[in-house]
Amino acid sequence: MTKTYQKDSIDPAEITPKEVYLSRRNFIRSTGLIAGSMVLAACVPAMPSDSSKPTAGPTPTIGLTDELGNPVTPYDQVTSYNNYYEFTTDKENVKPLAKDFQTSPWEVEVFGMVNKPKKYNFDELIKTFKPEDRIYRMRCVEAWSMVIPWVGFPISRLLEEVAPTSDAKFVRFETIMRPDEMPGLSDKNYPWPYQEGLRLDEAMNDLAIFATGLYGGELPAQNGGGIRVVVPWKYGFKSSKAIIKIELVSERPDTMWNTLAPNEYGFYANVNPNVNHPRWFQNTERRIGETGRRKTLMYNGYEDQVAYLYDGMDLTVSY
Ligand SMILES: Nc1nc2c(c(=O)[nH]1)N[C@H]1C(S)=C(S)[C@@H](COP(=O)(O)O)O[C@H]1N2
Ligand SMILES: [Mo]
Repeated sequence: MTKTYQKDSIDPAEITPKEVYLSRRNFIRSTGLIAGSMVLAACVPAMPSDSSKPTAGPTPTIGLTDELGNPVTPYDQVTSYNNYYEFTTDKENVKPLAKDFQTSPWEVEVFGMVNKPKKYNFDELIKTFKPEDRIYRMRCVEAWSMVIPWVGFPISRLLEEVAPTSDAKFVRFETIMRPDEMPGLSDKNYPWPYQEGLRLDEAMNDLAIFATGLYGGELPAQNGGGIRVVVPWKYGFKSSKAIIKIELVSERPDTMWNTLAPNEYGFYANVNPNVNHPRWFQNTERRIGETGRRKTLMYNGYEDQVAYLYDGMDLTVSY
């Protein structure tokens, strides 16, 4: 029988190769040791998500899956295989290079076409917007993917508080630049700073979040701490790390990847198995921690929640 990995048909036990399953068990055992006194949760992250003082480090993951039944990617892989060009283009080297990057204190400025511009520090964000647990698939345009248990809050919550004016049509996100701490910034081939953007109605969709943590703990520097964007139905590059500016604008903002190579990186960049990237087929993906490939799902499996945003758009050209 062919396995399709379609909605409701996934039995993690069936699709997880034994070695991976065993190493996951080892992972659980070792984090159980590290976590020490932490509560062992059966199917939810072990930490109350509204805590203002997140504990560092992983929490146990027994049985933790996304809504399609995909097991979460082990903590050590989520935090040691990263795209973060401000540090390096070498995914396995981001973590060591980011180890001294200061994620605290952190401040984010919200400005532009808003009635109530405001600067928030990290603690204010947590207190005001009450992060919750969200397990999302993350699909990189390079055709690999992970399942990550984020802690975060909907972007819409923040936008409602700053009250965009009627002229605001897009949101622009800008990543911090600290050349002393981020060696990749010396590569002048890239049009720094890393910038990304969303249409305002996309940003208002409940799936779009600012992540403030993962695995019930803090957000490691290599994953985008202080805070980052997570837009799970789009390719990973839309999910900007370490953002310090949120600007409401009337015109579509320039984004770093789209500026660099518009034929490779669209503004929308919705996950679409039917439209190939010039260098990567997009109909399948490699799930980190698994062998074999999975079928890539339209809108990364979030079609029911987001397809309305693109009614009437030609998805083969507006990638
Ligand atoms: N500032 C910044 N944000 C970024 C990137 C980057 O290089 N710089 N890489 C993007 C890409 S290509 C991906 S796939 C995801 C990876 O997120 P992760 O390392 O937390 O899995 O971050 C995105 N956000
Ligand atoms: Mo990516």
